[in-house]
Amino acid sequence: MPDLSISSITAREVLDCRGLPTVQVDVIAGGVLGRADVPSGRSTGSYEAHELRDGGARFGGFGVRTAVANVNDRIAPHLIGHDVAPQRALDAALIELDGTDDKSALGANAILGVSLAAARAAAAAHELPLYRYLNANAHVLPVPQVNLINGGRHASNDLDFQEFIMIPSGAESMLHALQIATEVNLQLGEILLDKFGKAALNTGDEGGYAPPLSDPEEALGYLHEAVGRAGYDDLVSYGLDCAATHYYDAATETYLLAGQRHDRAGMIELYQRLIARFGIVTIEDPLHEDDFEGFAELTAASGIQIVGDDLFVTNPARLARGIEAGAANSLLWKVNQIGTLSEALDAADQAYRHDYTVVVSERSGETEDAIIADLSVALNAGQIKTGAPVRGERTAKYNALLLIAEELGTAGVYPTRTGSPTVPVG
Ligand code: 2PG
Ligand code: MG
Repeated sequence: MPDLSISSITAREVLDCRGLPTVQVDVIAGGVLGRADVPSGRSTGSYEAHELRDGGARFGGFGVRTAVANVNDRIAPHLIGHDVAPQRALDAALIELDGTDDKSALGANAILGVSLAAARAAAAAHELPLYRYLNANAHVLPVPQVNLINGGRHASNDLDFQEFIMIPSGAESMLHALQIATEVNLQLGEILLDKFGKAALNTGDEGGYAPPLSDPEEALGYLHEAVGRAGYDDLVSYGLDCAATHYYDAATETYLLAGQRHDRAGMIELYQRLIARFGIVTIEDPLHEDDFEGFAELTAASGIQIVGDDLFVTNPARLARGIEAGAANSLLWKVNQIGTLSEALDAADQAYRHDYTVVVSERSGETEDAIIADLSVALNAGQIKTGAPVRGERTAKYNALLLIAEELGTAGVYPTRTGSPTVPVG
């Protein structure tokens, strides 16, 4: 057994892909370093754990000096001398030290940085890749949900749906999946250029195009056309992240979509039409974050994968409520929504036990840290959402997956249409 005792914990501010500060933590245990960066969302759910920001003028209020100080001055003295593993014990100590339900005393960003860096240090002390340290049976590479058109809070256009996704579910390998995604993206660029001119090639927060459109059906049409032109109709299916909380008006209980108001029934009707027309196989957050009943209705009526993001916020208690109600059949899995690795792993276990799929996800505010690549393989989730394969903070994850695929060799499985019960296919 390697020496796992923590000798130092240090945090600092670094910048995320939006140029905003985030927390980076170093944990040294048994003489080896584990380092992790904390990601940050923009279309966040109200029930997420609390991300501590400094406010004031510095960095436009987005500074994380207080969270950094909480790691250096409060968490470090408390944990130095403790073992970095088991992860559950370490995370329990962090949760207890914080003492609040939403991790607002120390900040979920402070806590998560320590939790993830500790996992990395423990894996390094065991001389194992993180995915292997977390799961001796890790072997499934994730099919990417590739977000090629951005809208909602991720783009400065009039599309209300946040993400228009193509899924290379029929690819033969991770690299083949990325080849397909890139060839489709090149075609999409040509189509948008022809149609709208150069300005349509500006991109949103996750690297997908942000064309000047408001009609979601039109956006799906261009994506579909691009797939056809690239010659991949047989290997690709489609998905959406509607992030509907962000265009829901609670006062009138309606959704304001492309200038028109729809009630829940109207939205469900619209989704059913889009599913039938485009062969959509997965929809995330089709309704607002408190509408468990509406999620249940659409899940039963559509028969496709319905994913809860703002609905569940990777929180075992909210997921339990969803399972009880039959709301959604898939968990979007983001570690920073709950704030410790152990709690997020618990949410994934609970999802699997109830036949919910798990989609491991990035945040719109990412760094070069590719930890979710390891975590997606550790969970054998079979699905990942990490943006368009065009910018460093997104390609970092894809490239890490290519390396993992190489490491796994013939033991690795890229799920295909015939091979996986965990991936939705058209
Ligand atoms: C989402 C995410 C990531 P954000 O809604 O699924 O794509 O966006 O990180 O802004 O919440
Ligand atoms: Mg989402």
